[in-house]
Amino acid sequence: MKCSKCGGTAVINMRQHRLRLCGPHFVEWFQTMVQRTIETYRMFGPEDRILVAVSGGKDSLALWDVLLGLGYRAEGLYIGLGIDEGLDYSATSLQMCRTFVEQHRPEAVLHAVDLAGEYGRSVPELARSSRRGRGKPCSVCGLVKRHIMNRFAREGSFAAIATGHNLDDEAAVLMQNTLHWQTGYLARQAPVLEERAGLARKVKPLVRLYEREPAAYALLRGINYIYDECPFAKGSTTNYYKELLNQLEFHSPGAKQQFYLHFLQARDSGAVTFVAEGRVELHPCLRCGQPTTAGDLCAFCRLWE
Ligand code: Q46
Ligand code: ZN
Ligand code: ZN
Repeated sequence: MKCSKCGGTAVINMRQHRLRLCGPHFVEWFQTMVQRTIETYRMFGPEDRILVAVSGGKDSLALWDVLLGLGYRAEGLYIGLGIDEGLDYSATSLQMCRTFVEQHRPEAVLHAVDLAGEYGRSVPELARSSRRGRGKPCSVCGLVKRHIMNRFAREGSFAAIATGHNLDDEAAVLMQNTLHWQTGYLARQAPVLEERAGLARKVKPLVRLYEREPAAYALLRGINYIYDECPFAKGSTTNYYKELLNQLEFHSPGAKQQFYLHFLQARDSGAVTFVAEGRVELHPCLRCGQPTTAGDLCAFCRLWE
């Protein structure tokens, strides 16, 4: 298999782009793809301070590395969720972030927030103690991460929060939303979520890359990341939809990409319209001041009741 650019030995074959690349050309291509995505969706500019949500996984570390390499002012935020489950999951993932900084980007700033240390309970403990979490740590976990990221981004005056969501993540969510005709979600799902009423701007610069590409990038750049998935991710609906989409992709290269990117084009050009349910007003939570649609306290503050 030969590199489409230099004729050297290719290390990756991206059938959806009809492109085979050697290591150096793939790294270059990956960086260009991220830069183009940032520009196409007007995510942020060269002077903006960006908060990258890092988990120790391939996507977020690849994203952070690329942004720093492209010269962006990107700081990392790691949230210690206290997930152990016999695997030392959270401790290992924090270590991966620290090792990344030491070995690859010693000038980079890594912020770490420890949920149990700062707020008193870990995600598994919260899932056991709160009604919301009953048996489903992911629901509590998502809420906690959104709250802390938002707080940190607002307090630190960051221009945006960047997350490592890739095309496979977004296509799986899109499939789920489409199969359930969740028009409200279909109206909102986007590579950029604009800032509004106390909610920081959110961007997803890896949204045009297949899941295997950040993994290949990390490997080629010698970035170590946590290979294990979070123990609570096993059997998740998202993983099920990802498998379905990969079967489709196997028989029809480019299917995942078309499904997601054509959806964005069709919606954003007005060819199809999804009407979001009446826009719910946001008001500040009485305890933490973050925006909420609920009563006096936001869902995060109610977790600790
Ligand atoms: S970290 Fe948290 Fe995920 Fe683990 S508990 Fe679920 S949501 S699976 S991205
Ligand atoms: Zn090459
Ligand atoms: Zn609150």
